[in-house]
Amino acid sequence: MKELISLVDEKLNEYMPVIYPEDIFKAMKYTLMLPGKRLRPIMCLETARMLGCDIKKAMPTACAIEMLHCQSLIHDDLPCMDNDDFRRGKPSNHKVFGEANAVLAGDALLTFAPQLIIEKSKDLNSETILKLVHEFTKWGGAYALIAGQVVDIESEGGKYVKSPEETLDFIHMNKTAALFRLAIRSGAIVSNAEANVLEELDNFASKFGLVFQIYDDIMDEISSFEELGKTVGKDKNSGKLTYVSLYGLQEAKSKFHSLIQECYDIINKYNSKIFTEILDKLRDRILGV
Ligand code: GRG
Repeated sequence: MKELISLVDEKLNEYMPVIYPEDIFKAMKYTLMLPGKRLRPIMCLETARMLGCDIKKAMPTACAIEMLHCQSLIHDDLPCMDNDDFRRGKPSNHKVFGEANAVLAGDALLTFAPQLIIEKSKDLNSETILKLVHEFTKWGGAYALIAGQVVDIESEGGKYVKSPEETLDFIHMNKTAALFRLAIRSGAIVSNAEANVLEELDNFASKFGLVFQIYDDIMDEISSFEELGKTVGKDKNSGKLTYVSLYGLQEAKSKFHSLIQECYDIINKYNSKIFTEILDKLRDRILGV
């Protein structure tokens, strides 16, 4: 896992040279190069590896997905959204570069990412590249990631069109699971996976996305700034709809445990040390809470 993280870090740095006007590239690279967990690129690469593909082929897409994720973090932290002063243990992008540059840095990451897939995926044919860019725009756009964020914002203060349970599922399937689905589906597409394998791994990614969000909600309640690198207890204070606020801590935990077991049941068939390590880390942190 550590080696994969270093490899991704190295590639992210290499793919984005800082040129004139430096301010925008510095702002883009600031959040991008802070120590994130790199879960999405790692899951993309590991999916490719376990399906018998050279991970080099998936590297531009894996890095592009991390850029999209970073864009969403930069914009999420803005005063007009979640208004958070810290991210990945450091001041948020807009705190360092100002709001205008943070908005632009997010926009620039979002547009640079598909450019990277197209320009750097030299080992892939154009049909595969087209599929990857299609997946990228689909999961990153208004039918997934942005939809999740919009409903998340709307739901603050109890404004629901659907029931709270349905609203919560919608938010997390779109705001969180969408990028895990993008990562794993992309790894499978690069590997020319059979349709049934793609479907099974996509199902794993959806479940993982929910598990991860329940984990995130629980951590917001029980963890510290030092561990998370961002402000804790914000969800509660802003009246956000979360697994913990809707179901309570114990019920959120029991949902977490049953869903993570379903994740193990699927991924165990693929014999992946990396996926097992990721699941173990989440499970062990919540155990005993
Ligand atoms: C795509 C134009 C466009 C806009 C994006 C702002 C926004 C719309 C969406 C916000 C999505 C968001 C912040 C979801 C939270 C998901 C989540 C649990 C993030 C934390 O992920 P980690 O823990 O973070 O993997 P690190 O820092 O480790 O990478």
